[in-house]
Amino acid sequence: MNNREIAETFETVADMLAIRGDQIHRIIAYRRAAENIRELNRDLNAIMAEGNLTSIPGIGATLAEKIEEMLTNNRLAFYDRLAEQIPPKLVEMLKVEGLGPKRVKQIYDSLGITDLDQLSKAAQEGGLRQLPGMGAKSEARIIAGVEALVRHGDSRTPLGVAWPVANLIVEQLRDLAGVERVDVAGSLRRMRESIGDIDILVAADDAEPIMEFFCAMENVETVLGRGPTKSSVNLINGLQVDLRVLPAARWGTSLSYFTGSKSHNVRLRELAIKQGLSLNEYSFTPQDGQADILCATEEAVYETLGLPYIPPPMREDKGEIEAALKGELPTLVQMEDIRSDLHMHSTWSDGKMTIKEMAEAASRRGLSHIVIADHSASLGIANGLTIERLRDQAAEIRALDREFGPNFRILHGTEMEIRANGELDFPDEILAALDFVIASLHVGLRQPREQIMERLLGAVNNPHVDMIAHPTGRLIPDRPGADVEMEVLIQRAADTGTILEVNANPQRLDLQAKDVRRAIEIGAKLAINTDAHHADHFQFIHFGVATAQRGWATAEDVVNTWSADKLMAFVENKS
Ligand code: DGT
Ligand code: CA
Ligand code: CA
Ligand code: ZN
Repeated sequence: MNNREIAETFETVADMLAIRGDQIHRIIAYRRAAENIRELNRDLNAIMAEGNLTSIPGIGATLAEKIEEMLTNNRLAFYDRLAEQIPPKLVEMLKVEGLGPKRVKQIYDSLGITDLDQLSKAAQEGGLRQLPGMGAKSEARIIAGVEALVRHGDSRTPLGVAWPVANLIVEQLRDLAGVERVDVAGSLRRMRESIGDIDILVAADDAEPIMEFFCAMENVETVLGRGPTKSSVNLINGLQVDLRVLPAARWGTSLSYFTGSKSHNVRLRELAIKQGLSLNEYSFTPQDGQADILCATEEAVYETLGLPYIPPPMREDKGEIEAALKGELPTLVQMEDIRSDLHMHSTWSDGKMTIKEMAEAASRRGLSHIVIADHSASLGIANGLTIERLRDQAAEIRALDREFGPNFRILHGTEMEIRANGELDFPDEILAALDFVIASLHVGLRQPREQIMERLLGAVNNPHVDMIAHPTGRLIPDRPGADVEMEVLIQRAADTGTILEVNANPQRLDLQAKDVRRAIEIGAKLAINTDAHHADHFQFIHFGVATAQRGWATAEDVVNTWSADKLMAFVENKS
């Protein structure tokens, strides 16, 4: 176990003791120990080797013994015994606003509830009010508390925040002498929409100067641990970064291990065992005593297992191993496949750049066509276009399109409001004159499911509506989005030939990966768009591509890989 895991264990023990009703000073001792271990700037192993564990503030003989036990056995017998009385999951309940240890104990003792799911279910069914001191009001508070916790209670960081931070570090490390390779690993390499901590791997023979640099970076707040091959820091923005340095000859095994996911790794190890190999972060070890097999590339790792290379966004043990074994892995859509961006704004509504500036930037990025899709009138807050202004805009776009010549096309679209009452902002004859019609929800997102679905399906069923943008309207991490019955929306979109957007803005990522996967299974077409309000936003496209990849999308599933002619033919066919 490492410093963090030991600190976490002590923290959990403190919470479990609190729930059990132990003396407060004992609870505080474990909390303080956890805190001091978090603040350590050295690896506990090294301190133990020197026999100095009790020199750590707050660590006496008893706790030192427990640390030693965890470092050597990877477990704590005291924790295991405690867990028999107090299920560790109960600790999660303490994070619910308004729930203290006494209440959690009472709920567990009298109702046998051990986790948040059961808790919120019991509260919804009115099962908590029977307890002394509880009522309908406290149930409602608990329901709201669990919801808030699920939404943003765990301290995960949105992908869009973690990504630039990690890349800045990667670039700096790349410039250091002796560095052969640098890559992010973990959930960030898999491009999950939220990140627990940033994992970075470096291949180099001499780790020391790299650790030195890493721990002294100017955005480091605390060094959580510094060892010969691994260091962890907390950045001033609260993000934790784990850095591991390893020899290039082991790059493949380590990158594969630390990219995860944990459940994907478990499957890889099972496959290895079937071949008489044990697999860890360093190498394959033949169980018959032969020499270790080192893998310098991930391809070699998968090859050793008899598998084709599995791209990181798919590594979630959601069927990718089975597909790989059968030779049925999809060829995922790639950044290079993307030829267009079908959703962007200009100064005509709430964009920050003119149509010409957006077009120039898009053309420089190598796109072959774009759709200008400014907001429609009822979104007054975004300076939405009236029919009159839409007509004026058409003239400007036609002129600019000629100016840019045949190799770059500017198509005229709209991002039309689906009003709260389900009406569309523009009449059909206006829509018919546009190249590409996007419909989307920005208001009334909290309506009940039936109303939301009526509005969405109304738009999908309109033969002029070509795409639904950011279908749920969620904003990460705070706005959960409308209560969309995704299965029905996807089915109707597939039936009518209405494109569903994967909005690439990292605050949206909407559709999300699981819905992308379902859309592809059902046969709906997808578009990956940036919804750019400034040319700087074009770079968001890779978040959208990654989300599509996490949903197993191929180039053929994504209309942005098509030529403008193919796209126009597709949308004209809609009826
Ligand atoms: P996160 O940080 O919560 O967003 O998720 P990850 O996937 O980045 O997880 P993290 O940072 O705890 O560990 C990075 C990778 O290292 C993880 O994806 C797989 C590997 N790993 C870490 N601990 C274990 C473990 O106990 N077992 C296995 N099989 N793999 C592990
Ligand atoms: Ca991580
Ligand atoms: Ca980590
Ligand atoms: Zn938009």
